[in-house]
Amino acid sequence: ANDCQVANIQVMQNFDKTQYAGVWYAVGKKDPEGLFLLDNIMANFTVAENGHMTANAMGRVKIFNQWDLCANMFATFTETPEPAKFRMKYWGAASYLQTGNDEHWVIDTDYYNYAIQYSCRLTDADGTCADSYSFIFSRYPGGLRPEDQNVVTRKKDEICLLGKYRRVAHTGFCQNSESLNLP
Ligand code: AZE
Repeated sequence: ANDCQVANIQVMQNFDKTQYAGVWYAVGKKDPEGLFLLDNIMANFTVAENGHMTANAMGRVKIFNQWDLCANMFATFTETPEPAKFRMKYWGAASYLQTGNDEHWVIDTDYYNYAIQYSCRLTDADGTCADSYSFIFSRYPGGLRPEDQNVVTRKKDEICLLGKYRRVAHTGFCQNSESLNLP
């Protein structure tokens, strides 16, 4: 049975960040509390020669309740004893964007098609997660291949987020971005 304890969540075994590098499109997401990326979310992970992983990410956000813009974000990753569990420090290209320090766990990936990312921001007193976000990443903006859907559904269930995801649209909003799009 699934006890939904954050400490018992299984992550990708023998995770290889070099193969994880490159562009991922978010095709599904489960939101945390508060402001979050809305849609047109993509991330580009890079592994430097010294092994350090960094990422650029983009996505549409609404700030001050009315400004619709493409957030240009950066992140650096700190490794932990578990290769698929990182700490992610992130910030925006502009000061009105979000900064933070989140967990970045890779739950599962085949490196070529799909990846499931998970972050618990707040663990409850009972050991379950009180505030989490998660992305379903695909190497293709159009979505997952049908043959990857079953494993992704199984993993969503394992991390206790089945039924909590929403599809992430890719409309080209961030295509020629750092642009501010006024209402
Ligand atoms: C992630 C991929 C790796 C790099 C980064 C990611 C997360 C970014 C955010 C950004 C939020 C911005 C907001 C701005 C107003 C996991 C997609 C940086 C959570 C809410």
